[in-house]
Amino acid sequence: MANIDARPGRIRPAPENFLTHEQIVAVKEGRRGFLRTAFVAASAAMAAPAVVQAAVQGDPAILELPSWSTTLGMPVAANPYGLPSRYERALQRRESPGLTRVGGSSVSFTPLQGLFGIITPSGLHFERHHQGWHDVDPARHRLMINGLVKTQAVFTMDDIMRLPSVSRIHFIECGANTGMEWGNVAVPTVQYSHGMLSCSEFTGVPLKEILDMCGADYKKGRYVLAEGADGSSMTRTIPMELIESGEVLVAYGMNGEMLRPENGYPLRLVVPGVQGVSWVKWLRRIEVGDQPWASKDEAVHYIDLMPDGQHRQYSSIQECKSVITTPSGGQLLLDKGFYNISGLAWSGRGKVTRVDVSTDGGINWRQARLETPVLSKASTRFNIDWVWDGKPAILQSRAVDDSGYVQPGYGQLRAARGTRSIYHNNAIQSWKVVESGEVSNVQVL
Ligand SMILES: Nc1nc2c(c(=O)[nH]1)N[C@H]1C(S)=C(S)[C@@H](COP(=O)(O)O)O[C@H]1N2
Ligand SMILES: [Mo]
Repeated sequence: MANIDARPGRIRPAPENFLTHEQIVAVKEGRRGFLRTAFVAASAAMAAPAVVQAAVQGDPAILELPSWSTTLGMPVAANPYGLPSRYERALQRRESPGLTRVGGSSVSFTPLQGLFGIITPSGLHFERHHQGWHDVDPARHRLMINGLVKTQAVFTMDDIMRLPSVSRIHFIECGANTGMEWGNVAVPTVQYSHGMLSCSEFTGVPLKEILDMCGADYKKGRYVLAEGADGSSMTRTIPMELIESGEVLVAYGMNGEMLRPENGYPLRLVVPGVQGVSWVKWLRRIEVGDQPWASKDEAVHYIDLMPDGQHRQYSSIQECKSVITTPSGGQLLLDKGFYNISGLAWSGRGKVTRVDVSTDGGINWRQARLETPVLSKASTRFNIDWVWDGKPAILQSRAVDDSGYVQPGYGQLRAARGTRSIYHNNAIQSWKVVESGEVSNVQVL
């Protein structure tokens, strides 16, 4: 727990974590079903511990009439743009201290431990900027199409938003997600180990439609270059097959509204299944060409150092991966008894077909329930029942996708890829539970 204590307040407390030590003792001494006592205690935790004691004995809280039952509430539009409850303030995207020298070239991580279902709330979508973010004026933003096309063109946002649109749910994962864990355990919580993952509904125009309008030469033009309008000169090569599949979108919408500025407002590329760096934000130019560009972000960065010292280039697809989001590192199990183990699984190749969960470090596995919807190249929620007997346990999940690919363990991954890489770590994650109920990050080979 030492490294967790070094980051005070950086873990979203599970509901039970709102309790004081005395309250935990009171709950444990109540000797009732864990779920019931934890729920009552958590809702009473803002009041005095005495109330908790009483609640444990006979639930008198239900007889109280709090102010919200006896007075007029707030008027409509008191929050013209709705905000989360003040009781949920601890749920925030957070920067990893010391990861980079300046915040303009850094990451903020999604708090996966506190989220439900598959959609990431837009305000908690992770951020990765190479040169900071701007709130770009949509009236001044343009998208240029050039290169191997009959008619070069410049589109305004109005031009793009008049075109027929589609909406699709997809995950985006930075290629460097879990990148700090290559050699050894490095971070305490799932927010920092896996929080460069988000999943949203994106709305926009298939890039294929726009290239068709411009008369792209699909015979010679087997690649496109996507360029962003920020100061990072972010340019990435995308193979034309991906665009011809119709999946790549020039997107302006996210979760039913315009993109947030941090996520590329007013226009970004959506490249389902491919690592985040290719999802170029503040998209301002698409060039059609006949070979990969080998730009700085594909020749120097975003390459994989292999065990033989060679670099692997253009390894863009995010392979099948999963993680248990609760219970997870930094959380505390209050008592033995029933828990719902819950997590996310995803694959850049297609749909997740199966997730198995182990509670004994990979000796025995049970098949988890996949919750609907199960979509291609989208996060999939899984759940499985677990009764904790109070003894040490190691929780793991292992996902399989519809290409038949099975998520590897750390031993397998390191045998193929070594330990000095940054990108594309999709190994099985292990969370260790000890008798006190503390959960921490460990690695199992
Ligand atoms: N123009 C531009 N696009 C960019 C970046 C950037 O710095 N500038 N960062 C990339 C990287 S590395 C990732 S992981 C994703 C992150 O998208 P998000 O900030 O919406 O989560 O955007 C990509 N697109
Ligand atoms: Mo990234």
